[in-house]
Amino acid sequence: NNVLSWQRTAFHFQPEKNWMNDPNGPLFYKGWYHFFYQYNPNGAMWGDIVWGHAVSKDLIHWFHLPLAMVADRWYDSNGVWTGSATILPDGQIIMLYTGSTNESVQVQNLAYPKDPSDPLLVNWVKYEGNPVLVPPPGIDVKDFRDPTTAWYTSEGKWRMILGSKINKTGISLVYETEDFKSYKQLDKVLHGVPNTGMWECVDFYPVSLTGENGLDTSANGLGVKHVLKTSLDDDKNDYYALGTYDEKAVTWVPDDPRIDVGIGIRYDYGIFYASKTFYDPNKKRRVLWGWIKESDSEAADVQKGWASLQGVPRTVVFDKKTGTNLLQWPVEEVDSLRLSSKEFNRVEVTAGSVVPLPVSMASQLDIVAEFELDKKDLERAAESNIEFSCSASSGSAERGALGPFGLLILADESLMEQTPVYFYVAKGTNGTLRTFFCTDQSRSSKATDVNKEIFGNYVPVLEGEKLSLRILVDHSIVEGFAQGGRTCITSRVYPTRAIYGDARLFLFNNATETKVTTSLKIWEMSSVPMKPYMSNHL
Ligand code: DQQ
Repeated sequence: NNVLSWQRTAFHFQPEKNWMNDPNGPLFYKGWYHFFYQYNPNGAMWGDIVWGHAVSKDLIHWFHLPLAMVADRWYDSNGVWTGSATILPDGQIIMLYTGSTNESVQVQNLAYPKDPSDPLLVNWVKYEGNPVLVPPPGIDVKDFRDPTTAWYTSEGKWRMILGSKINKTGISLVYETEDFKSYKQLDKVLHGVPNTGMWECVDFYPVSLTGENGLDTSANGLGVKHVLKTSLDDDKNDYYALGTYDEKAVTWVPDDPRIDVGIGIRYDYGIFYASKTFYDPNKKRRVLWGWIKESDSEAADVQKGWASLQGVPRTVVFDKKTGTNLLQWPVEEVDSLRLSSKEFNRVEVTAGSVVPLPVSMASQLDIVAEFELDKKDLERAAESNIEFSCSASSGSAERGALGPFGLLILADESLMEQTPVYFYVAKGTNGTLRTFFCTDQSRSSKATDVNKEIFGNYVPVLEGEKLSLRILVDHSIVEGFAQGGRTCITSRVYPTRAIYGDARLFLFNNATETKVTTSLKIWEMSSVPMKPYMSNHL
């Protein structure tokens, strides 16, 4: 057994070995969730990309299937790259993906299941007329990739976008089709933003302004807003914005141009890239998958024989309370992994103190916590830097009047290693409070070849709301969701001491002028066995 094997997760999606990146073509079919992913069958670094495939009944327990598509044609011999699924009204599955050709030109290809009666969709056929799309004039042959799920227009055609750039402006090209074999490029781009660079893995979907459920990708009309998401190749982060889609004009206009896509809100302020949503008709929800890469060295990846995880799938809905953002939350099936729990009620954590929380398996946890600051402390507290930024700060060691306070995740007994996940409240001259949500990786590991950034951003907190937090801990990944999922932070951490039974959990309050009252519920999480597919599981 590898010395680094403790970094494997207990309940996150990962293949048995080798490199994985983007989620591809997620869909629900005949009772099964399908997950495809960018995969290198030959090693723990990017290259030789093909499509891995797994199926699940609950998005948690996966059966690993044979590769769905390999690089066996001139139009994808340099890589079977990212793509998306569209399910037609009659149940037919259309898979569109980018192929990198034998000459490294990016083209779009069509594939479909060989046997639609097979719920596992084991075998895939590539259309004989591939490629169905080649880079149009004016677009660089290496800037033309990652088709989205298509949506239906009122005129009975399908539309799809894909990412590109012109000079430094990131854009999404729009195509219309009736049969997914021949396409017409529409004159206009759906949207573009100067200085954002190449748009990878664009995603486009409606959210309901009033309902609780997710919407099918083709839903449109009153009570609907559209989310546009892009993965920025230049800074390797996923940005989204809410806006209005005009079918006739073929445009999408952001609600607030100051937080347009690519320059405003991120799905996650830690590590989270090349994400993709799908509509799950089974539970009437929209589910988001995101690739969580390693932040250790390539040498370490090669040594352990694998690289990357997928984040826990998240449901996404419009935040009706703020009206300015989405809410992301681990799919409810995650709750089924909860084992024994411990509750701590109204624990008072005084300024400058650390309180141990006795849990026996602190490397596999689901934590729900609520924090209250004293009203009087808030009023009395000294003014502070309301323009605070997690990433520019010196992390959880930087003391302010009203923060930081939160939890020390994956800490060892001596606190030599610790990953603080915390709030920092800042108070402006007119008494305005602004809350930040951060994760500090600077002391996560004694190892020197790992990322030690401090992550985080502003989190909207409305009048009368307590500060709330959910954290999933799984050996080498920590996923934090603040205020019901308004701001999220995922980090990969590589402790050398705080592993398995030696990992501990603490509450901390490093503010100078406030006491924090905290209530928590903490579950130890069970491990999901890694399974190849066997027919007796059907
Ligand atoms: N990964 C794929 C591309 C995509 C990129 C290649 C994003 O299709 O643009 O592995 O991570």
